[in-house]
Amino acid sequence: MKHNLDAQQLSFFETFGYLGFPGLMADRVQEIISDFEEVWARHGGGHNGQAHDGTARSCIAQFIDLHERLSTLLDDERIRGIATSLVGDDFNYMGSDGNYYAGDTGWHSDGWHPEQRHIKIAFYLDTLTRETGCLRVIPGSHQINDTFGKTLQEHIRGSDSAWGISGEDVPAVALETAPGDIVCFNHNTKHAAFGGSERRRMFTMNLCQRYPEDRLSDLREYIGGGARFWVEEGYGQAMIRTASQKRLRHLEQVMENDDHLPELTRKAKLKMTEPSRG
Ligand SMILES: O=C(O)CCC(=O)C(=O)O
Repeated sequence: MKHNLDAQQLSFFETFGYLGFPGLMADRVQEIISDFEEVWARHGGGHNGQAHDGTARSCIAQFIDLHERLSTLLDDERIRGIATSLVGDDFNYMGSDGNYYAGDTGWHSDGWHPEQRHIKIAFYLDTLTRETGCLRVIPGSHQINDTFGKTLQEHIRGSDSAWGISGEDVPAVALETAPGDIVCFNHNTKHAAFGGSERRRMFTMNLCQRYPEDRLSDLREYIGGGARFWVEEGYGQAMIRTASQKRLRHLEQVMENDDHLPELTRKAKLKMTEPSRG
């Protein structure tokens, strides 16, 4: 049975731009961790086939798409409940990345979308506290037409000069997590992490509202951004190969609009020595 969000959760997300779900995936977390490590092992253990040495973030794009059982997270009624509640019954799955983070992540938004709502669901696979690299979010920072949101957008990367504080001291909520918890936030929401180890394990699922026909050019631009990861298609093969009709509904709009990726990726490879780390 699908786990729809209740009215208070929806209102909280609208108002503050994030939600935490303690223990939501606890019954699957051991298999998730094992599958996560399996994908890394199959890809050389770190970024671009090199072992992760802890000096920089390692990232694999289309992460859950590369593994049949991880791909089923998109069919999991708990994930579907969050997705359909926040981005509609016909939501688009917008890809996944798997990471070994190393150290801090500075403040940023994942997008600055005025119309379509884009969300991220993040799975942190280690116990993380405020001091050891849990996700921090600034409540309300997703409100891009609001003075508060605009001010943060302008100054968040320069907190020292704007407010005389380091990024670490910017007032924020620390979403401390244990494996099996998930956190979800609007792509516009400002987020960061401080004090993490050199091998902080995390992967994401990105989702958005289906794009209307007259704004498909925006969707195509977003999909084209995947070229920095040197991918040739919107999704990885296991995700597509094992898709039921139900799952396909959430893949079809991207699959119909990813024909420009091979050419963009060809160009990216000419410019970049390795796929992007994030
Ligand atoms: O956990 C982190 O270091 C940051 C995660 C993040 O920025 C993201 O997934 O967009």
